[in-house]
Amino acid sequence: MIAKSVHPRRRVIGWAAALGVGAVAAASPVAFRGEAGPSPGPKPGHRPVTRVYYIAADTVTWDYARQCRNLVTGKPFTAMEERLVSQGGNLLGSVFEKAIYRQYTDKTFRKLVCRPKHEEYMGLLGPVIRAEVGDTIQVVFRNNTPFPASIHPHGVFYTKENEGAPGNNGSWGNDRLDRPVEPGETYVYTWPVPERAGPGPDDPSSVGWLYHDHSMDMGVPGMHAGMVGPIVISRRGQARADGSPAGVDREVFALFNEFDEGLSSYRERNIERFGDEDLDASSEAFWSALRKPSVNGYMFANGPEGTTDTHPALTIRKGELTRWYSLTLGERDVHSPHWHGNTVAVRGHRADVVSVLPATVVTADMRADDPGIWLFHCHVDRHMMNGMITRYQVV
Ligand SMILES: [Cu+2]
Repeated sequence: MIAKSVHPRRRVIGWAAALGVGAVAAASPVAFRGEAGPSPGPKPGHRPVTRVYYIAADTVTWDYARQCRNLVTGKPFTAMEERLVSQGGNLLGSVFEKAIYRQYTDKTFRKLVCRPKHEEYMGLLGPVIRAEVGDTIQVVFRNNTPFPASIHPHGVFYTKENEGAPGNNGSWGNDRLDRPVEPGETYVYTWPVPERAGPGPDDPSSVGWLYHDHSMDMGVPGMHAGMVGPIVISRRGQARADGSPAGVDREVFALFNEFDEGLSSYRERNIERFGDEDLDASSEAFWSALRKPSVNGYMFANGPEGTTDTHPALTIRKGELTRWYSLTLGERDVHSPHWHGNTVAVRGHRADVVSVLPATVVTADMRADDPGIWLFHCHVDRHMMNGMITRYQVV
């Protein structure tokens, strides 16, 4: 059974370690039935499980433009683009300290779960947290950053102490159920996955949600620092053993987000580390260049190591069912991801552009029929021109 920790409201790491991945949950979920759409009913014999994730918020040195050139044009950056990526004078450049969520193998948080080559395009996105309706998600969260941090999930069920967000609920001091996780601390979040966290009648077999830092009431420093990741919930009876939706050949995650390094919790550290001595922080140019419109933290189709003019970070296969999850955090803008070359279906409607509002996830299915290297970019002019543009390849 589950052992209680010293502090009744702050469960320690042994709590989750005792459970282990795949532990059978006690709850008996309501079975999916009778919903419209192409989906069959629940698989007989599906047994809900508790899925445990070991996730840390880690400080990393992130480069928005690792290839140091515009891979869309195949040319060096223009003067206008240079303003956003080069360093010197009043510009900090393309490299920043950020905080991202990373997955570890166990409670010791010594060994990272290696992201396979074909998922490296995900950049600074946190690991995909997966479950099937009826399961329970547990996240053992270690805050390795120098600032308070949390994980706030969307969609799933949580009590106040598992919300990962503060709020004026009358509690205070050490009794607060909702204080953030302090630097060096570990905390266990438990999120049951009821029917309403899964796909609705018109959704495909899985639905995407966000998780992100919400350590302040309404502040955004942690989100601009980079703490964000996706949750995917598959319909009951339609998931593989790892929780991913059966029948979907490939899932792709694209975070269209303008990170504002001027609002990041690492702002002062970055000014200290990357700024010139005579930097003028009162200039408008300084602040505007700190806004980084990007896809998965990459600008101008840059990507992980190995990305080149003729080799985009992301490759999918013709004829396969590719499920795209387009997401953004809450900030001032809306985004309109546009796929060149192929179209998608969103809840039964055809499109090649989707609308992504702050803190939403749009799930779109593509069966690519047109091979080649294609643009995938936000259609809001300012975002596209300033770096929110990438490519995908269909082979
Ligand atoms: Cu945009």
